[in-house]
Amino acid sequence: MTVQPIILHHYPQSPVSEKVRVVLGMKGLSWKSVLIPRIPPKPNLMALTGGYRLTPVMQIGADIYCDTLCIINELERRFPKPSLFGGAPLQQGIGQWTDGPLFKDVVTVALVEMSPNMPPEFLADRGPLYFGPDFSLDDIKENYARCLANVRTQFGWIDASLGSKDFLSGDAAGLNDAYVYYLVWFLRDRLADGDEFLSQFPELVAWESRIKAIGHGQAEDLSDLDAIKIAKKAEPQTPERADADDPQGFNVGDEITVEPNSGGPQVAGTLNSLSPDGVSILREDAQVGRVCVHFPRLGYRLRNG
Ligand SMILES: N[C@@H](CCC(=O)N[C@@H](CS)C(=O)NCC(=O)O)C(=O)O
Repeated sequence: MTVQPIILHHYPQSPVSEKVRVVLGMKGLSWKSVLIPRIPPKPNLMALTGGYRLTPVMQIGADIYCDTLCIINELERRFPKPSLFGGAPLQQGIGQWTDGPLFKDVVTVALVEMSPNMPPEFLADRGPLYFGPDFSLDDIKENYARCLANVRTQFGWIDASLGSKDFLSGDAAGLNDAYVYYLVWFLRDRLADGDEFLSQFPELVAWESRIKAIGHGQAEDLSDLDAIKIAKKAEPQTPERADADDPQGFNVGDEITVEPNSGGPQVAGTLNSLSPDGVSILREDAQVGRVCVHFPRLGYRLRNG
């Protein structure tokens, strides 16, 4: 059987992708890098995902993984060594904090900082995506100082948690480090006085260099069209899995749609596997053939299609 490469669809400036690139580095993996547009349209990505538009997306053959929660769980399942999940499962809660309230504070600061040089179409896309349909730049400008103060409080927690430890996850880098690092990376890059702001957190800055030194594994470029050819030639490898205790009563074979809670195009397909952590659906597409698209359960809405 062909060994399918890990393919990451992403763009270099994407902080959420940096979370996955760092995980690929921590696991020492080789992977293919497909660069996608920063704003829609993204037709060659959507052909694979069925409409999911966020970044990054991971592809392994004809299995397509949406959202970093799902991507990182799958990387850990397929490549368990070194494990990044050494701690208690509750460390997933760290990701809910960093992707939730901390992300919101950081993205507010970042968008305001970037706004003088931001192309209008980028702001028109990202504003409503992160702040809802009533987004206005003036509103987030008003929140800038409060959000920066929030970041200072929360980065202070990280700094104090590191103390004399090398990594948030203990002796070796792990999930907690990936969950937190990408936002430090994001802020350092987007904040005009990033170096000065971060210098308040000496342990965090030393840790940041340690994570950076781990790198991203070995990446090789791949075109989006070649990624599509790989999907078309492959068959999904995900077995059917039912969940008799599913609180929403979904069953394998149901026609359903899946979409992020935050909104976004619904992806339609036939339910293939379900668990408390994830859902996958099968779909057919003329360009990519039969693919299995995977999502986390948390943060996504399932409906009968
Ligand atoms: N919950 C998602 C969030 C992904 C996300 O918001 N990614 C940003 C990029 S850093 C995005 O999709 N921006 C819009 C885009 O790339 O079109 C995940 O963890 O993967």
